Amino acid sequence: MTATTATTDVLTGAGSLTPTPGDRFSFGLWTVGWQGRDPFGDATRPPLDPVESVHRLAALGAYGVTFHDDDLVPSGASPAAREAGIGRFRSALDRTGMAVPMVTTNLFTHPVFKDGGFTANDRDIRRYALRKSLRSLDLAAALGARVYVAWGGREGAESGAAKDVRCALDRLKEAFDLLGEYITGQGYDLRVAIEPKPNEPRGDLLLPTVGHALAFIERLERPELYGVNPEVGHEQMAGLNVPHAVAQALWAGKLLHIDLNGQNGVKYDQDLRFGAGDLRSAFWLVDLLETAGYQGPRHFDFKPPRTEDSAGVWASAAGCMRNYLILRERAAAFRADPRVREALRAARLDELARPTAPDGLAGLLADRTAHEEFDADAAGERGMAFEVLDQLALDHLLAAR
Ligand code: 3MF
Ligand code: MG
Ligand code: MG
Repeated sequence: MTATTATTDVLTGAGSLTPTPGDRFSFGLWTVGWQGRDPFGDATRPPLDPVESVHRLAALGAYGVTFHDDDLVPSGASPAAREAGIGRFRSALDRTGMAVPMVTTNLFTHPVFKDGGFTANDRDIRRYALRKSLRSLDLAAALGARVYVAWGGREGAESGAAKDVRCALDRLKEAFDLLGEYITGQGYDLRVAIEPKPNEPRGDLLLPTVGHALAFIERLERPELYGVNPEVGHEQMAGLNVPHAVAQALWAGKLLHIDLNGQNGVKYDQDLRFGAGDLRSAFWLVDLLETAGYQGPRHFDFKPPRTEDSAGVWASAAGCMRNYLILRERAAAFRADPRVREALRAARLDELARPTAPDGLAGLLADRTAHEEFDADAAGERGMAFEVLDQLALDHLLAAR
């Protein structure tokens, strides 16, 4: 047995840690297909045929594959080449039973998008970006996708006067409203998930966080058609708490899709496999998705490091799913532990779940124990018992219980 085979065996495992289509794991073609080109170095891996990716991912236990228009058919391909590329891909889907839960548009690689797609200062480029996106919506509907993700990779600026942000937001609203009008007019069963990111590749990007995107959606003409696609690493690049961002998206009924990956703090976009990076955050995220009843895909948007050969790519992809399943097991054990239930009561999570003033404003004003007779000093002395609770979580995460 070669060293590579041994490593892959360790990462795939068996039993409850073996992924199945019911786990709803999906991968972008651009993730496993990343050739390792970065700002400082050339590609370290050869191109990967999307058909091979579909077969490999299906064999590893994924249920779906996603793509940018240009991942499937290179930008500028002839109509015949485009049809042929889509046809080969469709047969691979049919042979493997893989789904296409989401489709997206590349508005960031070609030089034409260097100043943005929907918010480029040049109007002809904005019109081209829209037409390119409408074509992806047709493809998404044709392949049965229910979600269309929109990441504004080049919507932003490096310097102050280069972008009038209020005008750019008008143009962004205009673009998203047109997408919504098209989806409705065509009768497509699709919702649009906006993917926030704070920076990279632009110095600063528009809609930098989940919170910005949620606020933006409410200004659109058909807010019900839109939601968010939070990415673990993107929120962490802004120093934010990912489970909190995802919880607010769930609370707003806007979690349409999610990009799972790993990141170590506030630095360049690392796109590590899920579970690498901030492991505690990953634990709480899986706990949240599983307990909140999120039904959408568990989509991995990572980059197998450029140190890896092709065997390393599939080991990295398998590791994403394995880590999700391990964390799902650990989170379930945490929730089922009677000591945890007791600790949750001691920390008064049950009280947080009770409405504060079911007696209404009049009842609150009439309640002397809520102010005149309230002993704030005594209440301030109560311990919250959060450390016991958090240690129980860490024990479960580390499989020490
Ligand atoms: C960049 C990303 C993007 C988006 C993709 C989705 C290339 O950091 O996360 O991946 O996820 O464009 O549509
Ligand atoms: Mg990303
Ligand atoms: Mg992403």
